[in-house]
Amino acid sequence: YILKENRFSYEYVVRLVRSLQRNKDVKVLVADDSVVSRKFVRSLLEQHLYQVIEADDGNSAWEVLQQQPDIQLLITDYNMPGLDGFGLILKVREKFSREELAIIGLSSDGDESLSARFIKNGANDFLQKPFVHEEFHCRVLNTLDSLDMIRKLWEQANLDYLTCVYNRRYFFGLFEDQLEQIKQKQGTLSVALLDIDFFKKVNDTYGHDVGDEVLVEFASRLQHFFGQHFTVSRFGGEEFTVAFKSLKQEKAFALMDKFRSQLEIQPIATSKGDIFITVSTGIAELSDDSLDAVMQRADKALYDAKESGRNLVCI
Ligand code: GH3
Ligand code: MG
Ligand code: MG
Ligand code: MG
Repeated sequence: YILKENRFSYEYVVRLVRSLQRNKDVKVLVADDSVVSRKFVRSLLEQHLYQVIEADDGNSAWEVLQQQPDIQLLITDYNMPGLDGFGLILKVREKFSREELAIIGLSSDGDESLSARFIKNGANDFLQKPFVHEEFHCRVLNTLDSLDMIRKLWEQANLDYLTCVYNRRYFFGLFEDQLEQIKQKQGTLSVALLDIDFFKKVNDTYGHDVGDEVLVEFASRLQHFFGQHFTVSRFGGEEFTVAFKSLKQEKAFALMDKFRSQLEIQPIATSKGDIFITVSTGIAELSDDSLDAVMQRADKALYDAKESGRNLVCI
């Protein structure tokens, strides 16, 4: 198939082959009221192994997107009954950012201002119908490659490289906008600062690699225990945070103490055998101050936990 497309560079072939491996997991929604046009776009997408979902107007496309938020690309026609292409993408962009969902507009309307209007309304790209097959493939490839790149950059900026939980930057960024809202709405926020006890001894006894294994498993347990409702981050080294939005510190304490007591009795399996670890935790709550102030109080509580013998949670 690739050889049939006769104008290509080596770089394009590499990108295309790489995309063919990924595309089977990429869902594309095609919104068009014309059956012929929809089937045609579907056949082109299927040549490149994408999973295709069809919608015959703007409203049904919107419904599909609600039900399947893992759709990565929306290809939408302009003229459709009910909700047209512009209406659809305006609505879509209120909920899905460019990092989550890419949009390509299509139209057979001769109006030359359409492409700019599509892009200004939130589309990533636009194609005039009828189009050449190769152009369609190139545009889709460019759009999805950009989406991949944005996601990779986002992950590199916000996730911890070793443990894959959120990093410190994400943790502080999370509440930059939300802190004022939480205060205005008289909401609450509690933060736990965890520090593994005598972690240096793990490194000294078993080696740094095993220390890393322990950190990975510890983070995974934290994520498993808290991650569904709360935000787990690696603060640095062997220190982690859990942000409990809308939770008073007494509630956070109860959850954290349960985690602490489970950790104590469930050894961590490593390449050098099972290792028992414990953790000390300080918890603090937002009052009329800053996240830095909350962290200082959590740090003070953590210090108390260490001073009082470790393997403790303190407020
Ligand atoms: P305490 O109970 O007082 O917290 O004692 P501790 O030994 O845990 O505390 P300390 O701060 O003295 O040591 C932390 C150690 O964590 C030292 C450092 O080498 C290790 N560490 C930090 N980051 C990493 C990492 O990414 N991997 C590994 N393997 N070790 C790390
Ligand atoms: Mg139409
Ligand atoms: Mg420490
Ligand atoms: Mg420590």
